[in-house]
Amino acid sequence: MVNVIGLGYIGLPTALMMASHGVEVVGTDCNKELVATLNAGQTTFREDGLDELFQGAVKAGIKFTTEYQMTDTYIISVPTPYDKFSKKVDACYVVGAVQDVMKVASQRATLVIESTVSPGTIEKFVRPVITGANRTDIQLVHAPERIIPGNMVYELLHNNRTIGADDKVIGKAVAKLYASFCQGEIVVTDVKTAEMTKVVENTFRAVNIAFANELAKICRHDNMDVYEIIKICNMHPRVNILQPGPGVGGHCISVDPWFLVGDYPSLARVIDESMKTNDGMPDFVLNRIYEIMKEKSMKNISRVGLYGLAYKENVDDMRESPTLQLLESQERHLATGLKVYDPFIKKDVVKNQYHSLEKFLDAVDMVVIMVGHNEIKENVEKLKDKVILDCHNIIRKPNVYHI
Ligand code: SAJ
Repeated sequence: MVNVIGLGYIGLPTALMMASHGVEVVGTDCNKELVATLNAGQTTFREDGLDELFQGAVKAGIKFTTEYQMTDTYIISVPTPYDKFSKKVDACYVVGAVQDVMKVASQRATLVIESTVSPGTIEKFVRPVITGANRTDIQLVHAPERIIPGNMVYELLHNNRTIGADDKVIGKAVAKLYASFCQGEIVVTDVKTAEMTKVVENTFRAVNIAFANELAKICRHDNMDVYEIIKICNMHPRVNILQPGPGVGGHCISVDPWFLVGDYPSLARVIDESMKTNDGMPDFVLNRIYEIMKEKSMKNISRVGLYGLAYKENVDDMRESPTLQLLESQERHLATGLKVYDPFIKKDVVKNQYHSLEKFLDAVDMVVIMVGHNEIKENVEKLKDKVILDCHNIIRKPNVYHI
């Protein structure tokens, strides 16, 4: 039986996928409310195909509990935030989960860490817990996840995976467990290599997004069309530039690269600058709003509305969202009043939040497209009387502003 610890954005789909493919699974989470919701037959976030996967897993017998199980295989998928001052990974949740597992794990149990950690974290923080508990029989494995929110179910089935293990035989056994559902190639390597590959993949994307954001700033400065330029450049066989945007959110691309800056401050220079560039984008958008208001002789910021609160299109995840960053920045400057709307965010989370597109549009003269949800793409017509700042290049019309 596999005990999946942590039933969030990664742990839940992984547990459901295994259960749906014939593996006996118990999911454990310390959040009682979350476990109660799952036991009541509901998923805890929105993702294409997740509800169907959930139904299949329930039929196959998956269980959800707050208790750690006595078994031979654990998958730990708890959050790994970074310390905002040192930039280093904060392994407290992983360490806490491993401590609890040590109390119940069977002899020679396999402990798979799925959470993203910086290279050396498992050696530095996890192994001492195991040796400290006199459990050197435990087999340590790192199996970082690569699925992208918005396409999780497909990617869980099809992505290639990396398994890092002390012992190749154990690594191959864990690869076989994941192969119960994963149709991609599964590479077995050592723990530190697996840790590094995961962080490097997200860093690669962060640096490339920063490059696109920097191009947007250069082009804005001299009134060039960054989207046209990127489009033409990408016709070159060896150029593939990403898209500029209002900032980088989510719990991965905006977090993981900081681990390398924290651990290698004098070496990770490009990464450090890239992260600062991305983190500066919400402020850049705020300045654009003020510039456009001036140009349009708009005086009242409360007639400006931000479309989108999620960190990216068609998801309901707001972690590190550029819109939240922009609102925080506005509050720091003691200016408030921006209106906000997101079709995926049903609860009230910020001031001046709307829950209907029509009411939101009635309340504003200027719309800032912070997130390119399908809803806004399908309702562009409804913006025809508004001043528009489109941060995602959805509307290509001469009177529409871009970043
Ligand atoms: N973004 C841009 N421009 C782009 C692409 C993205 O500004 O051209 C922004 C998005 O709007 C968003 C942020 O970047 O705010 C991150 O979104 P994303 O879609 O690039 O990635 P995530 O964070 O949803 O998922 C990433 C993925 N990593 C890579 O593609 C290397 C995913 O495969 C990982 O599993 C996930 O991080 C994770 O959990 O680590």
